[in-house]
Amino acid sequence: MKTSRTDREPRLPLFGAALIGVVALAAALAAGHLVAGFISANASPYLAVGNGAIDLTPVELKDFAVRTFGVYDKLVLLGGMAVVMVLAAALAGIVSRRSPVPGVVLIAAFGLLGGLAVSQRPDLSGVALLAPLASLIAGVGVFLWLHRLASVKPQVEASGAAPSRRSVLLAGAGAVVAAGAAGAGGQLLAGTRDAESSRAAVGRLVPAEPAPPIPADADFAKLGTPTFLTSNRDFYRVDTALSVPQVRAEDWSLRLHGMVRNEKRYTYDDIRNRPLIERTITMTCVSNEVGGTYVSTANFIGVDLGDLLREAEVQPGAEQIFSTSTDGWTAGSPVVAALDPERGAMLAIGMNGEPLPVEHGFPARMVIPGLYGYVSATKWVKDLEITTWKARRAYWLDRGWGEQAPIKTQSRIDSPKGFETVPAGKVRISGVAWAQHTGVERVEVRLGASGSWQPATLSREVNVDTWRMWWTEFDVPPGSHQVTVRAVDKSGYTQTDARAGTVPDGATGWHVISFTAR
Ligand SMILES: Nc1nc2c(c(=O)[nH]1)N[C@H]1C(S)=C(S)[C@@H](COP(=O)(O)O)O[C@H]1N2
Ligand SMILES: [Mo]
Repeated sequence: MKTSRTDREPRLPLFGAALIGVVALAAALAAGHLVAGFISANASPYLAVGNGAIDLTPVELKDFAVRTFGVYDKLVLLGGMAVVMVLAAALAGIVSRRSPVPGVVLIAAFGLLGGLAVSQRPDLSGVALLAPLASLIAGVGVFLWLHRLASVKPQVEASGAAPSRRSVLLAGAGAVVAAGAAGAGGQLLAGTRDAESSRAAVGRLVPAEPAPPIPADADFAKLGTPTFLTSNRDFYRVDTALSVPQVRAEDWSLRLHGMVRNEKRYTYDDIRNRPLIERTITMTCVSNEVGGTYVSTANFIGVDLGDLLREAEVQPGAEQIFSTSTDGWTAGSPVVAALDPERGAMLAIGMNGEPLPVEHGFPARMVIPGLYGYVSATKWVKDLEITTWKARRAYWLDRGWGEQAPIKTQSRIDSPKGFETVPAGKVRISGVAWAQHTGVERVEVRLGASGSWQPATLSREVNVDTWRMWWTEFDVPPGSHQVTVRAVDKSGYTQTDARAGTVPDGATGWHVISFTAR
């Protein structure tokens, strides 16, 4: 029995075989990352597969991920992918204990998947395929090499003419170190080509027409509300980009075309050298749950979007501004909203005095007051096509979201926090309400499920496109309590208590929190 076995190809030990698969995977990912560093971070097969997964994910799952993991949803995705890949690579090794063929086939399939994902990206050219190709070559190469070293027949090894188990381990370790260096190199290279240096070179943006200063009584931050303006660092962020698009101002331009008499193309300097305006606007995401945090306010600096459309001379019958970002995301906004001088739609290049942060759309984005971000706020925008609703369908429309999405009147309790314990007696309740482009008229608060509604004190209104802070006080005996808020807007509409989810056009319902008085 024993002799017949040594005649055949020996079987690699289970753990060693799995390890060979994993080392080959590391080599593949690192090689892809290094080559991507020369082209674009998004060419990295790992990121491309992740981005592809995001685009293919059903809405319900995406919604669940955002709800459950918040801003960490993408980290969870990348982590989950890593676990699956390591397991698959170990499996590729294990099924190849005798012959390397099954493992090579599996690794090659991985490589092709990476290639497919990269080829689907609208922001990458054909050159980007070099990154998954490098992955494929490195993965298969390292796998075959380590497999050969490890499967040398025992009797040959005994003669001392062939590598020992030690040298296989050394080779594996060498491959891991090389992979680490290559991966880090790719990361460094991508860093030097990124947008941050270009952004730094722009410097501060000074509007010719600054927004009116924010009065001191525009918020009750000392009573637990948010500050009126959200710092760029704290501004909520929502997008489908796994790695933030890196667009340098000098490489950027915006094409305005479609149903217009004069097609236009603007460079960054074209926009920057126009008289810049500044507007204070509260943005909100349609994915914001009742009580959620996807709402923030900034001073946006840029030009009026309607002015650009008027220069291009929009033709009759045009309905939709179909905007596209450098990473291929699209949004559809009503032409009438952009043309309405009262609306204040913008092509923004700055935020709170600075050029747009890279993750908020540098070099340029759209902002239209009163509309949820997915139909109005394209970041890294590079193309505006004037068209009809029928001719073009934007990214989220095919994923269950509505075509028209004005922001719904909402209010939120910020203090006390849910389940907080506070001293019994006078308890101050405070928070924020918004009804962009209509204005908040009144905020009412009640203690208990059937208490009477009590009007809250409102902060000074900055403009109808921004949020308003509120506070009030109740005499609260010891025990557990719940408190509810609702807003009334300037159209006379009282925020409905009917609970609706975020899909298809924004959540409704009253924000209720529980707290304990002691
Ligand atoms: N390119 C691009 N622009 C985008 C998105 C996106 O996924 N990609 N998301 C939109 C959505 S849903 C919202 S709510 C706003 C959020 O902008 P912020 O991240 O600056 O807050 O950006 C919009 N612009
Ligand atoms: Mo959004």
